[in-house]
Amino acid sequence: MPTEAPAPPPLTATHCPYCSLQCGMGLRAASGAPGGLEVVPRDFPVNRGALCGKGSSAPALLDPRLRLTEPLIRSAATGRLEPATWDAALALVAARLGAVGEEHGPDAVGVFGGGGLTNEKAYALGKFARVVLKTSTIDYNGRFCMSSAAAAHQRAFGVDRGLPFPLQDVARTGCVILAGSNLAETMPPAVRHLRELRENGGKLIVVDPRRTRTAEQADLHLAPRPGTDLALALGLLHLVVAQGRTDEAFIARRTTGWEAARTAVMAHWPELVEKITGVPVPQLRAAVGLFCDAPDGMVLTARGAEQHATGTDTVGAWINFCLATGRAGRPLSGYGCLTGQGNGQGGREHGQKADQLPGYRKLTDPRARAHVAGVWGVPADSLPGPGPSAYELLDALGGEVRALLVMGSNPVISAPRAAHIEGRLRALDFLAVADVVLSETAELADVVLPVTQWAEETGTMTNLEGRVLLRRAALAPPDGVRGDLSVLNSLAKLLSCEETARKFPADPETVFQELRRASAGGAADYAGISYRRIEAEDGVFWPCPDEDHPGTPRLFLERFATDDGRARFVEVTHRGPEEEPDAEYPLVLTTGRVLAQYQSGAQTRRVPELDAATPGAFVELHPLLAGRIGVADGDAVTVTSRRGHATAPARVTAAIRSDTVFMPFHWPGEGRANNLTNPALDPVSKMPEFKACAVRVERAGPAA
Ligand SMILES: Nc1nc2c(c(=O)[nH]1)N[C@H]1C(S)=C(S)[C@@H](COP(=O)(O)OP(=O)(O)OC[C@H]3O[C@@H](n4cnc5c(=O)[nH]c(N)nc54)[C@H](O)[C@@H]3O)O[C@H]1N2
Ligand SMILES: Nc1nc2c(c(=O)[nH]1)N[C@H]1C(S)=C(S)[C@@H](COP(=O)(O)OP(=O)(O)OC[C@H]3O[C@@H](n4cnc5c(=O)[nH]c(N)nc54)[C@H](O)[C@@H]3O)O[C@H]1N2
Ligand code: SF4
Ligand SMILES: [Mo]
Repeated sequence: MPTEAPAPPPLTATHCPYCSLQCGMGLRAASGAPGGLEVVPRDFPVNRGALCGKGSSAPALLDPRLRLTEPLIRSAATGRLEPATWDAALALVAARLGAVGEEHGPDAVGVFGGGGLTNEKAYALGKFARVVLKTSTIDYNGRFCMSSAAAAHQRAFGVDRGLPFPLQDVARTGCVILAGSNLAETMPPAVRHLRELRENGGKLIVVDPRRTRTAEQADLHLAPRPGTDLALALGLLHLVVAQGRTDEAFIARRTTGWEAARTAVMAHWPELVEKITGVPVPQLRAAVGLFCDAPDGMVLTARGAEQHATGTDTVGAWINFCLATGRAGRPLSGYGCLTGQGNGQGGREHGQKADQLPGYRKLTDPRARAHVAGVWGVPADSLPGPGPSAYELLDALGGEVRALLVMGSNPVISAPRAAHIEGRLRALDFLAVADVVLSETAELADVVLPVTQWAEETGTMTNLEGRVLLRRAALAPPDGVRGDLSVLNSLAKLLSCEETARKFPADPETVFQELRRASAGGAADYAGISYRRIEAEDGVFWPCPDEDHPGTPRLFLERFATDDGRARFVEVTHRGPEEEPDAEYPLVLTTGRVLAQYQSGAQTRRVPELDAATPGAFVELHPLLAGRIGVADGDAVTVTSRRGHATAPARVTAAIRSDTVFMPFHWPGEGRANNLTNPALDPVSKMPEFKACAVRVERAGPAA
């Protein structure tokens, strides 16, 4: 008789811990595999089974040897972080946060969150700040990410959702302009949608000062000087107008404000735009031709176009371009932002942002305050007002802000002008960090709280499409770690009382049920979304106001989310980056990412195969520049800006403009790119200018 094969271990359908694509994957217990889990491909619409190396190696970091498994307290005797019990660590955090609040007022206690936190955590963290700490001082790393696109979305469309359509739509449109995205390295499985676009006859235009792996796939690559996308977008719209290719019927029926926007565009004639951007006029004309000849089209921006002190206006100009050509509010057309972090979208909807309450409500709106206070069971007038933005908050550490709780960010590496911010963190009276690893920020803490990770806990994430997803726990956490929700529950009890602690349940589904009620009626309405539905439907797109509502994969097809239902043109004109090159600092530095490392690198630098793939920082520079300064490939070079310097090996490549150098920002120490970056802020979004500052580059070491 044939014997039955033993049943395979159960498969948990879940999602990657890293970027906003939130690729679907399956996890199965496998003894001997890194982290004890095998990653199995799973058919999910954004990635259709494909994963990048970060996703496929993600279980490695579950290994207790690579992460924190006990709380740490800085010893008064040795000055070092020493192992401690959870009771002692939590008691100390509560006592110090409480004492600073008593002595200096509630706003002296700050909270810094992250766009990698689940919706449940982001919601609980925002509520904890307002209800328990009663502080207005809360913001998060998403401010450094897509805040300019978010602000421009709100301004033009009345709502902010990264993509107003599912990612698969990209493959069926006629032309895509990808401005400042290197998705072949930052969201590799998404490349298949671009490949299909081109197989279907659609065109791809990539705007990037570097000829990236993404740009290599384009029909047309425009390589502007960093920080000049605003002029570029206005220049393209100028040509659209000059060639009579505006969609007047669409403009009349679906928009307001065109006259003023059109007048502003007229000053941006092609030759001037060539002079500002360095993009030759024939290429500008070619781009307009490709875009307008196609029956439909999309503009997608990412951090290259957005991380500037002009980011909000730059995105506004791209939106104007879409509206004027009628490429918005119709199937297979529109503007979208490729949100970055795993929960970059959900993380900005549920209240860890300085000015915000859950459901993407405004903290200054009396009706929003009354609604959310009702759900929270507190008086509306007890809720603090809006607080400082991320960089302003970090810059105030050791001054007005004397104690900080960090959950889900590593600003020592990722904040602009990082050496200064590191100094501000050191100047605090008290720093507590909840993290899975001893990040560079955790290394500065007075107390470190070791928390559970993605595969050990359940929670929802909202990906770049506005699709709410469920991550299910696939294995038990190691001894010694606790969930972020449990940490907040304990702190609520210690800082307040048992009754307050009940408002902070550690069970994620209970938190989600409350989040649904808190978001009901808001722009990002999750009221109709449940764990059960998410699992049955491959995710649910918000807004989804009730359980019978199908969710909203495509926004704006009938109306925009403004009061009158029309999209608003914005009147924008070109401004350059805050710092222009000069005799002392003749080059432009831009920064970004490599395939194998994620963000501050706190997680991926600890995964052996990723660390081996790209072990350290480098400086990309053009052969002409290298020749001029006498540098060969691999030589150490020092990059200096008005804020500091960084040293790393040169990578000499013709794939970058000769007036520009590029550094990825994933590493600490000498190669920390953020030693150099300019914290000039966008006036609307408060986004720092990560993508353009003036520098000089020299051979490192003693002069020959
Ligand atoms: N491998 C990897 N993937 C990631 C991440 C990661 O850290 N590593 N992080 C995730 C997150 S949070 C984010 S936000 C996304 C970011 O995803 P992307 O925005 O794709 O990443 P970046 O490398 O920051 O920037 C993209 C490109 O912008 C270009 N650029 C620089 N300056 C300018 C400019 O002035 N104009 C234009 N048009 N382009 C410019 C750079 O040359 C770079 O190729 O990636 C997500 N995915
Ligand atoms: N120069 C330059 N600087 C940049 C950028 C750039 O392009 N150029 N990009 C900016 C952008 S877009 C971003 S998004 C930021 C990101 O910058 P960071 O906020 O520093 O990003 P991460 O490295 O993802 O930090 C997340 C931290 O939280 C931990 N963590 C992960 N999951 C959890 C969890 O569930 N709970 C808790 N408590 N901790 C967790 C991780 O181990 C890690 O230490 O960097 C910004 N900085
Ligand atoms: S593309 Fe993003 S979500 Fe997909 S596997 Fe890679 S890091 Fe994970
Ligand atoms: Mo990001």
